[in-house]
Amino acid sequence: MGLLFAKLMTVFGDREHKVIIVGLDNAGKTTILYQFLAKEAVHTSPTVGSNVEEISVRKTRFLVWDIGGQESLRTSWNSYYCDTEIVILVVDSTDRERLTLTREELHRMLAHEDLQNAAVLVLANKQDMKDSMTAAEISQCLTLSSITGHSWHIQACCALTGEGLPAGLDWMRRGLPGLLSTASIAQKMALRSQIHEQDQLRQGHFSRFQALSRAGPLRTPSGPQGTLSSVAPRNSVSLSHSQFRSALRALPAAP
Ligand SMILES: Nc1nc2c(ncn2[C@@H]2O[C@H](COP(=O)(O)OP(=O)(O)OP(=O)(O)O)[C@@H](O)[C@H]2O)c(=O)[nH]1
Ligand SMILES: [Mg+2]
Repeated sequence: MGLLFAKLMTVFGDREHKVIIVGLDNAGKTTILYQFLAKEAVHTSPTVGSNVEEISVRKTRFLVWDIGGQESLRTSWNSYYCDTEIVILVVDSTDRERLTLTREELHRMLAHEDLQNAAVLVLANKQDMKDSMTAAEISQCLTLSSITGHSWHIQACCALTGEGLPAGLDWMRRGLPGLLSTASIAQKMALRSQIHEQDQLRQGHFSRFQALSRAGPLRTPSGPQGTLSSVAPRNSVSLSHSQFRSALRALPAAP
């Protein structure tokens, strides 16, 4: 039971949540990462590769990857997708010409199988600039309302001052139980009943093992001395995190 509990904690307990920050070059991704971390604007240069930092929001820990947005780097974004729970898409709200390109990148990304359970936070950055588009305009251009298989939210912000970023982080934090519940309430219940069933089977097998042990050495039909695992139930549940995520992926998209 202790082992099962430990495995359950791996699935549902306190762990880091993987987040990736993507968006075209110059959108403000690295500035945002360090505002999240240090609450101040840092001097940045174009990111080649990625930066990664751990950010805690009221005891929720996020492992945040900021990925370079230059054209030559965008083809490698998908190498960061595995196990991502939240995608932060940063948009330069003054960059009208490239908003169509951002939309294409967003929808291509969401079609990737590794992101099927990821939630999307769009940060409409550079709101301090006079000619910036509003979050509503950006939402429309990105056709966010057409995204049905992912939980999403758009937040206006300014990475230089940090304005709007706490609200974005708060949405991420509050969205996490939702990520599990929208996609997997049924899965959790099935898991619990399987665990209960497994416990019962184990208890039954253990009693049988004790009875057999009292009767003499335990033997399998082929002869060698048996072990408790030789009579282990066939329908045992594996609760490794990656298998659980795969099971979630196999579920139909949340309504
Ligand atoms: N006015 C204004 N400038 C910003 C804001 N956020 C970032 N910048 C500036 O935009 C420029 C690019 O910011 P970065 O954070 O390096 O952009 P990036 O998205 O990481 O770019 P890549 O690493 O090339 O993909 C820098 O000069 C920032 O100071 C903002 O909210 N307002
Ligand atoms: Mg950068």
